[in-house]
Amino acid sequence: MMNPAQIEMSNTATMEAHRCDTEHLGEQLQRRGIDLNAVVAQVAAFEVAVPSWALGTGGTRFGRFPEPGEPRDVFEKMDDIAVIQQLTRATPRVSLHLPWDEPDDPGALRDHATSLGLGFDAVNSNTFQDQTHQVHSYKFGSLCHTDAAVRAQAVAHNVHVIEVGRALGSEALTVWLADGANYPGQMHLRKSFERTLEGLREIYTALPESWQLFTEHKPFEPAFYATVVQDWGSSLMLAQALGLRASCLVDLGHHLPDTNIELVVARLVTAGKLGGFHFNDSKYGDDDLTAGSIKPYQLFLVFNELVDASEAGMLDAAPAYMIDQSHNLKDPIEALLMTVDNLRQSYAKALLVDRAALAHYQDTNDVVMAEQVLKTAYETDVRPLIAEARQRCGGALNPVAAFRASGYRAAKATERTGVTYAPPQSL
Ligand SMILES: [Mn+2]
Repeated sequence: MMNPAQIEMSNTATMEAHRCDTEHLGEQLQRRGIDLNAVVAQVAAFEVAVPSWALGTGGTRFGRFPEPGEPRDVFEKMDDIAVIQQLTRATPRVSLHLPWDEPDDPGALRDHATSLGLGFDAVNSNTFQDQTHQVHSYKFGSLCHTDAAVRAQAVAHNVHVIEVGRALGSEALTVWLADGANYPGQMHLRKSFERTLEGLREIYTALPESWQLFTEHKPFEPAFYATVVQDWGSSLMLAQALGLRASCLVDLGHHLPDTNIELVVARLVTAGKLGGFHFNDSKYGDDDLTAGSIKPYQLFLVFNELVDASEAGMLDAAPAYMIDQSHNLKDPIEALLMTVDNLRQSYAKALLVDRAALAHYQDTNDVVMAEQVLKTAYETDVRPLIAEARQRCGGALNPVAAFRASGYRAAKATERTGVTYAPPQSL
């Protein structure tokens, strides 16, 4: 982990400028009837899980360009996540992927995490790749497969993931299915969905009482003609059929360009089935870029729906927030620091929306003023507020600057020698 003195030193360097900026923002907000400290407290309470697969350099089928100092195993990934937590105070949990980051000894991994102040969020199963020890192939699907033996193997893997998750202290399972077809006629569209539901029912039965199960939709890739859980409607059907502890995960990158994702969020809220998020951003497909890097206004509008739903008492439990990104070019730690910052900024801006005014303008069909209410919130520079939230919890005013000044990566480059692990592509 980083030496806390390094964070303090970095904070001291910019403290005076930060104080001025925060004071100025506080005055601005006061004129709008908003108490800065109340928003800081809400932002400070925002947490998001870091995925175990995001700490190594990502790649595409064209290649991978790893940098020195990346983690070699799941224990070293935990160390990196602990640094992100030190700097942001927003990432106390890890979302583990099996088998990519399967620990030989879950108890030892849990102890290591605990020693770093970390816990475990949803565990992720993988039935979209064949593993060496595997008897049956997932080439033509897993839970949707025509062969009952393949389906049984996929169910057994998910049950195993639940067992590992229990040992780690996790309380949710995310099932993302790559099942689908590349050509018309290849797969019976209705029956493949029904078989998938049947398999999910078996997995749901194995779920401990306190656990949640998340289904995740995706319109294409790796299947290019039809995916079994193509859209939020299919995901909702599965979650509704399974029961109370099943809900839908919205991966921001799992939508066709121009899809109105905030509307998807609103519908899932109404259905009482919004389970959580996989945050990332995309220009074209499942690009897995830094959340808020391409379409920051969309990210704000998503959080706007969440804040609206929360204030209306429509969310029984806080949705599970997770990051799902692939860092092909950026230093993964720096990319994740940026991500957490972008998420908190979007959340803070959503908290600044004057909801009474918005409701009034909506009721009176004043299109211009309604949009302006959103724009006023969105265009507020909330960066001092985010920095203040971090600082109050012991984090860094400027996480990326503090991280760079610490020399952490360079130190790891000399320490982490030898074989680099084979990184996965992203979920
Ligand atoms: Mn995902």
